[in-house]
Amino acid sequence: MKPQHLTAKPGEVAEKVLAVGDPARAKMVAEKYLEEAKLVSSNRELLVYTGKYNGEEVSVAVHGIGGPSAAIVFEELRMLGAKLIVRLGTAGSLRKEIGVPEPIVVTGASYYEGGVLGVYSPNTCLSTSPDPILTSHIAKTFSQRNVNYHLGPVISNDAFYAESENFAEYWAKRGMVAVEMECATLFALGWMRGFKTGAVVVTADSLVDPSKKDLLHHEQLAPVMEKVTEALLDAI
Ligand code: GMP
Repeated sequence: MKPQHLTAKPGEVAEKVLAVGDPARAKMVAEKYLEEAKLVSSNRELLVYTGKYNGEEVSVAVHGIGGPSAAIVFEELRMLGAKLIVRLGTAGSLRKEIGVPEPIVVTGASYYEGGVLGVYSPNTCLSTSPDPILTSHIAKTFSQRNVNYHLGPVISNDAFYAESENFAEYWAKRGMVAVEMECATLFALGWMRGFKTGAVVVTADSLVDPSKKDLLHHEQLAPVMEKVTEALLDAI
C-alpha cells in the first residue's frame, strides 16, 4: 500500500528520521539544524522536512498526538524509506527526582491492553523496547556532550485527562519514570516492521510536583530542547 496521509514522494524521506509531536518543534529543528531543509509533506499538519545534518540526509517528521496518529505516520515513513526513527518528544514526570524540563533517554514503554496496539496484536503483548544499541549510543553521546539525562521506561497512555494522582502512583510503583503517548507504538512497530527505534523525551510537566502540573509549551522548552536536539542529531 502507498502512503495515504504523507504526501512526500519516494526518495524524499531520509533513512534517518527524527519524529516529533509538535509542528513548531519540527519547524525549529529544520530551520535551526538542517542544511537545505525542504518541506516534503504538509498534509494535516503532519509536516515532514528533509535536509542535511553534517552532510548526511535526515528528515524531521510530525507524528501528532497519541498512538493512532503516530502509528499512521511511522508506517508511512517506513513505506517512504525510513530505516531508523527516533522520537524527540515531551512527557510528564512521575518522579520527584525528575524535574521539569529535563531529558529522559527512554528504555522501554508500557501500555494498556487494547488501543492501537491491541488491534495490531489482539490479546497479546508486543515488544515495546527501543533498539538497545542505538539507545546506549544515544546515552553515551549525551554523556560525552555533558547533557544530563535520566534513564528509564515510560507509560504510553491514551487518555491525557484521565491521569490522576492514583495513575501516577500506580505507574511509578511499577517502575515507570514518566508518562507520554507514543513510545510504545513506535517501539512495537519498529520490531514488527523492521526499522530501528529510539526515544528521548523532555519533561514538560509533572504529575508529582503540583507547582509543575501545567504543560510547558514550545517556547518554554526551547533552550533544553535545542541542547537535546543537537546531541540527538549527533548520536543518530
Ligand atoms: O500533551 C500531550 C502530548 O505531549 C503527547 O504527545 C504526549 O506524548 C506528550 N505529553 C507530555 N506530557 C504529558 C503528560 O503529562 N501526559 C500525557 N499523556 N502525555 C504527555
